[in-house]
Order: sequence, then structure tokens, then C-alpha cells
Amino acid sequence: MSRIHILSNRLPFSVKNESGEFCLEPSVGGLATGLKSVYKSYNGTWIGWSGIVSDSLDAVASSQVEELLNKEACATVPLSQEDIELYYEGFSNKTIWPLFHYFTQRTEYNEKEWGAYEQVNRKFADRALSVLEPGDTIWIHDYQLFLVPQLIKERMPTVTIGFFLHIPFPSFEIFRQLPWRMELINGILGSDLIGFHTYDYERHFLSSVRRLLGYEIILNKIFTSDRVIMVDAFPMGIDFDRFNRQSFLQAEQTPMESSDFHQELNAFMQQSPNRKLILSIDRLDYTKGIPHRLKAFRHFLQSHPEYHQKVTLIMLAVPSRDNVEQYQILKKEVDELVGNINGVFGSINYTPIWYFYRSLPFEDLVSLYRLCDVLMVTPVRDGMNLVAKEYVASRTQGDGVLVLSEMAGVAKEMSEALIVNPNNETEMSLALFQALEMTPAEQKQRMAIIQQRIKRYDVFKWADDFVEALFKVQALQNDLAAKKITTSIRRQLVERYNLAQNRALFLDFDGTLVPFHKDPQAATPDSELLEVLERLCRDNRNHITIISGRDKVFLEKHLGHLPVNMIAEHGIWHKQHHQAWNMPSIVNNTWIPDIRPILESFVDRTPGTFIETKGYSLVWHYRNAEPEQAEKRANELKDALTHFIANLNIEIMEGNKVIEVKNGGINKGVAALQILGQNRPDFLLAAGDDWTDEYMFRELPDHTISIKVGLNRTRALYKIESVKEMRSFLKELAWTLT
Ligand code: ADQ
Repeated sequence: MSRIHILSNRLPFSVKNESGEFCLEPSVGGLATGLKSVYKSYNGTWIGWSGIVSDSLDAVASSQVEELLNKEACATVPLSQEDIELYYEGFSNKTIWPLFHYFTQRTEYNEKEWGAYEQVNRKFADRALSVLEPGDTIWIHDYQLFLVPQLIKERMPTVTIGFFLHIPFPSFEIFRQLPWRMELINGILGSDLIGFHTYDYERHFLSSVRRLLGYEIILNKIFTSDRVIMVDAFPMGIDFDRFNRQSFLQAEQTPMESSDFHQELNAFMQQSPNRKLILSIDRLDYTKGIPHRLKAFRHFLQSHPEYHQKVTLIMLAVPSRDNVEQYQILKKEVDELVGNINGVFGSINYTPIWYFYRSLPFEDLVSLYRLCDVLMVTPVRDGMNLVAKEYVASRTQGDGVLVLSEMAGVAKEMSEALIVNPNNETEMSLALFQALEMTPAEQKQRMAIIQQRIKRYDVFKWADDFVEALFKVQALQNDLAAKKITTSIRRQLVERYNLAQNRALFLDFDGTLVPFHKDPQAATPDSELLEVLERLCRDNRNHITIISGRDKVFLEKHLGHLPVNMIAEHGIWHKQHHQAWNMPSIVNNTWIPDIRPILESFVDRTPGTFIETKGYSLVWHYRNAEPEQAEKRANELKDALTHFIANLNIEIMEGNKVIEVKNGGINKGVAALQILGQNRPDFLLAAGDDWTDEYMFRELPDHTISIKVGLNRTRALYKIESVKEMRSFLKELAWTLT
């Protein structure tokens, strides 16, 4: 079984210096716990930054830290103060973080920080490569390391790479604003499996891939020229049992056994038994909607005076990224709002908001989750939000209400919560009222459903699912690669070619000999291709046929000077070399005036599409159109045409980003057999890239060396990755010494 390594910005330990002695303190967060179980059981290493800047350690100290971490199967990536400022606080948190959370006005674009991001990603990749062995698996985490998958894949292609994004992936209209969008997207696509918290983020990502790179996407698989990449949603869970157990434990504790914080809370509740508590917990971040929540609470107090003295908001904000100016500004805004609300609605014995700007130990966090009647999680954007899940896991009493923003990934899993729009103060205030008034029976009913779900899909199940999907993608790639022409198969084919005395080669044009181009008229043979074809033709044992969907004018213009056979329009026109073009089957084009207006109406309604008129067929091209709209229109067009063609002897054929209407019964398979005639070659090769070529693979005799260019399913005997590879193979044949 292959080893699985983890790569993340931070290692799952904090390094402490206690009176000159370094020691490690393990992170107890859910993610660290879930992933520890993965890398430990698969014998891997966790690679990341230790949390101490390298300039603050001398050589002896840094090797001590390194040694301590090695004992825990961790490998460190040293980062300097400058790295942290430019790569982490800079590009990661001033560019990607705000942009991916839709805060375009806060997004800064800084060349120097981008340079540092690239350079630090390279450091992470280098460190990973020093640990990785061919065939290993690595799971990379989050937006700080977008470029690493590609950097690893380029240098060690046999490593299986998983990538999980913990924050939202924004819609294309947002993502496109990034000057380095191509670098970022190509970086992620070095992965074999890409995971997001929700289907929406997955959808946005696929849409960016489609628009920026034009790769073929079938369901959740991306087909690049040489690989297939799987994309899926894995909603991250928490260590449910840990919160649940702690909560049960606290229910049984005597006051003396519990923490000071817990005792203080209990004392307060005894003095004010009718007080309802609302909880709010986040890192102090502008994505979390803290000011919005405070304003909604103010709105609630204004509209419900009957609740004065009867409700308290406990607001916990964990200091976060406080070196970044925007976070300092937010802190000031929150301080002022809290002061204002407490000033207006408070009295000597009533403080509406208890505000804590600090982190709390786990036990105290659970005390709060247990004690508070309502949890308000109302971020303006949040990848998932684990606080909501932790609250649910801690409600061993079975009651409690969640007021949840629809902008948090977690809302997708908790439709039983009260779902609100965080920008709608009135709605949030109403939801708060509804939460406070909800009967215990209804609370329990809603909570039970959520609890079941969160318990089942915990962080361990999440990690297991991701790992299982990694194995699945490995198997899929092996399956797709099963027909790949290996070096030894290639050698055998060249040998067979050398021994043969009568060779026939059927070669498709677009996608096989030349790559696709936005403008089909610009996809012409270049000098390299012409040289290969000329050279192949020079050997009089070779009979080359270019078999294409192109019209005869195009083929004649670009290849007419070569002694090759040509088949145009998928088989309507034939030309044996040195002879004139002829039409071996009876076809007509009287249907064209009836069908053309249908295609024209689709061109009018779908910008970027156009009609190509060949002698006996019509083609609607949609490669340059907005991809999602074009796919939809392509289906509509097929539908519309089906009604019309029933009584005409014509058929619809779908190629690569084209829909072609042509005479029935004519295809590349029939055409290839006609060209072959009585000839019985002892080396017969057919190569093509799309399903119009599958006719050829089906009709030609069994001993044909059929080659599919690309990775999709095929009836061909072999697959070759790309046009480039195909050319290299043909070159080898052309230059072989016989
Ligand atoms: P975060 O933005 O950090 O995570 P979240 O998922 O809510 O957001 O996790 C916060 C964690 O910090 C929780 O485990 C919580 O218990 C803890 N915490 C918060 N306040 C605390 C306090 N005062 N004291 C102690 N602990 C406190 C990013 C993304 C999220 C995504 C996670 C995981 O922004 O959208 O859910 O990663 O993928």
C-alpha cells in the first residue's frame, strides 16, 4: 500500500521554548486530529512550517526543533520573517483570502507578494519531493499552497496528489479578476483529486477550468491532454465524539471539579435563572460578519424591549492575523459597536453583550456550547464553519437553536437550522426572536436530525472518504492508462512497421495531427507535420490516407501537394492520390435550405458560435461560446433537429464542440473500407481522437493497430496521450531505418 503524506502550511504541533528547552504541543483542532489518523496509519510524513521563523533560530536550535518534529514523523519547511510577511500575511491573506470570500474591494494585487508566494510554494514542493518516493500519495491543504500540486506532478508524475480547499472557491466572475488566475488554476490541476466543502464551490471551480482552459469536463472529471482529474465535494466534519463526551462529562461534574470559568458561568445563571444566552464564536475576521451580527442584535433589542434584561449575547472573538491592517480596523469597529450597544441598552445590573477577545480552552468552549440557548453563526462568507458543528455535538441535552447564515458551507448540511441572509438585519433579528421563542419540543426535533448527520459524517469519515476517493482516482487512471502505448509496445509497433511490405495508415486530421484551435481555419499543418508526412510518403510501401470531417477545399489547399489519399466530410468525398475528387455514395444536399435556418437561429442566440457550410453537410461550431450556455444550446439543437430529420436521409453527428448534420449512412468507417478496397496491408494503422473516428475503429479489420488520441473511453486498441505524442510516434516511423 502506498504511503500517504500530508502537506499544509502549518504542522500539527506548536513548538514551545520552556526555559531553553524546546518541546512540542500537539494541535487539538479537528483537522489535525482527523489528518493525524491518516498519515500515521499510512506510514507517511506531515510536511509544513513549524510556526517559528527561521531567522529567530540559530543552527543548533533549528536542528533541535527539526529533530523533535522528526520523532513525530514531521518534516519542516523553514520560513523566514520575510516569507511570512510576503507569502502568508501578504499574498495568501491580502489577495487570495479576501478575493475568494468575495471581498473584491479589500483585495490587494502586489507583484512582490506574488513572487514570494511562488517562491515559498517552490520551497514546500522541494521539501515534499525530498520525502516522496515514486508511487506515494500526498494530500495537500488549502489556499496557501495552490501551486504545489503542479510543481510536484512535473517532477514526480507517479505520485498521486490530493488537494483540499478549506475556503470557498468563488464564481468565475470573481476569480477572473486575479492577474495570476492561470498560474493558480494550472497549479491546482497538478492534482489527481480536488476536494471542496460544497458542490457550489466544485461547480465554480469547474466553470473556471472550462472557461480558462477549455478542457473537456464530463460530470466531475476533467480531461486534460494527458490526464484525468477528479473533483468532488467532501463536507468536512469535526471530532464529534470528543465534544459529545466532554459535554456528558460536564453534565456529571460537581461544581468543584469544573473550571473557574464554568463555575462563574453557573453562578451567574443561578442569579439570573430566566436569562437567555446567545452565543457567537469566531476568529476575528471580516468574513465572519461580526459587525452585521452585532447590528442585528441591536435591531432585536430595539424591536423587543420585553427582552431587555432577559437576554445576553456572549461574544467570543479569537485574535487572528492581527499584523494585517484590515484586521486591526475590524477590531476597532467591533469594539466600538459593542461599547455602543452596551452603553445604550445596558444598566448597572445588565450588560447586553459580554465580549471576550481571546482564545478559550476546550473545556470552557464546551461549557459555553452547553449553556447557551442559541448559537448565531452568521458569516458573510465561510467555506464551512466548524463552530456550528461543535455546538451541535455538545448539545447532549438535545435542545438548542442555530441561527445560520446561508453563506456558510455548513448551511447546506443544516437545513433544519434557522437560515438567514447575513446582510438582512431585520431577518436576523426576526430569526433571533423565533429562536428564543421556539418550544423545547421543536428545538429537540430539529436538533436530533442535525445531530445524527454530524455524528455520522465526522472528521474521520471525511478523511476516510477523501482517501478512498484518492484510491479510486488511482484506479481510474490505471484503467484509462491500460491501453496507453508504453515504450515497449511502441518498440514492437515500430518493429512490425519495419518488417511490413504493404502499409496502410489512416490518419484523422484535427485533434490527431494538429491540435485544436479557436479558429478552425487557423489549425493548419505546420512544417514539422508536413515534413513527417512527406517522409512517410517517400517510402513506396506506405499508403497514407488523411481521413477528416473537413471539406475538400481545405484538405486540397493544405495537403493536396502530397501523394496521399484524402477523405473529406467524414466520407462524402474521396481522393486517391493523383486522381480527382469523387463521391462514391449517392448523396444529396437538397435538405440544406430547410435545416440551415434552424442552425442560424441558434447562432443568433448563442454568441461565439458559427455555421460552417460544407458541400454536403452543415456544421454548428461552439468551441468559442460561453461553455455552459453552449452545452445547453447543443442539447436544444439536437432536440430541435431530431424532429426535422425524421423523414430525410440525414443524421446528426456530435464531434468535439461541433454538431454536424450530414447525409445518413456515411461515416469514416465505411469510407476507410472503400479506400482499402481489395488491398490487404500487412501493417494497418488507424488513428483518431473523437467519436467520429470510432466508426473507423469499428469497421476496419481486427488486426488494425487502432490508436485513440486522448484518454476517453474508446474501442481502439491503444491510446496515445496527445497530438504531440502522436507526432513523435509518426516521426519515429518516418525516420526509422528500414
Ligand atoms: P476558520 O475560518 O478558522 O476555518 P471555523 O471552521 O469556524 O473557521 O473554525 C474555527 C475553529 O476555531 C473552531 O474549531 C472553533 O472551536 C475554534 N475557536 C473559535 N473561537 C474560539 C475561541 N474563542 N477559543 C477557542 N477556540 C475557538 C477555515 C475556513 C472555514 C472551514 C475551516 C475548516 O474559513 O470555513 O470550516 O477552515 O475547513
